[in-house]
Amino acid sequence: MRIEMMKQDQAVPEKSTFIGYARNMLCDILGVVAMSALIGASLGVLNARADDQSGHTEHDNMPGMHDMAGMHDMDHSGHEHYLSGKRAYTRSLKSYDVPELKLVDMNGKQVALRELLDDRAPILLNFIFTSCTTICPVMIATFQQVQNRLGVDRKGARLVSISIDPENDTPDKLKEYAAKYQAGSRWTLLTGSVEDSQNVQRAFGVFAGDKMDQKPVTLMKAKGSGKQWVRLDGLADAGQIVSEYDKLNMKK
Ligand SMILES: [Cu+2]
Repeated sequence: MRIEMMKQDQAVPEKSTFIGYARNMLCDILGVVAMSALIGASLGVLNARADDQSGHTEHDNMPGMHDMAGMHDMDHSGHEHYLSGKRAYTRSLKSYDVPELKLVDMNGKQVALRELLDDRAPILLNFIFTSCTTICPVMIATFQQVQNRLGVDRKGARLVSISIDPENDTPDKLKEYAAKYQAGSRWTLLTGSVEDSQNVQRAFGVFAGDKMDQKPVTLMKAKGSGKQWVRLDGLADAGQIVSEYDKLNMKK
């Protein structure tokens, strides 16, 4: 079966239960579909169908994916959106208290999170882990595009990516990852203790318990907006993130 073939060339974490297996497979499929959508978007093919972009994601995979989603309790109401060329996301306004704790950046330097995310600059924030083969590569590549589109002078945006797998994501690994995605001086990747990482995830309402259950979220706030954040649930693409960013920062 095609799904089996897809699995072989992807690193899949060990899971002993069928549910875990199905979940991993679903994530793999989502990753490939999302990646196809990303490739389509970056080529400017806004209406690209997933099945045009890669041999891996022919349309007849899709019923299987939905069947699998039905086997466990994962909410798959948003998945339909990933299949269309233009990505869909849900925008909401949230108030978050940044916890007072220190994380460690990719140079091994301690960083007070509340200070980093304070009101001096507009912030774009996401949560990732470097060994992820599904949504994180898409989110990071998207952040890279956002970084390049914003440049350094677009209201001095600061990009922050926080690891949800701090046990594996050492500062060195983050440094490698940052180099791979050409993170510039305005983009900070952070790790820390498991407890601190989880506290930050909880504070921003993205803690899923298991990194394999991670959902794609992009957070942003304008300069001087205090605790007020804009939250984008879903895999918003770079163009969408930049336009949300501009909307937000034009008002200030
Ligand atoms: Cu991920």
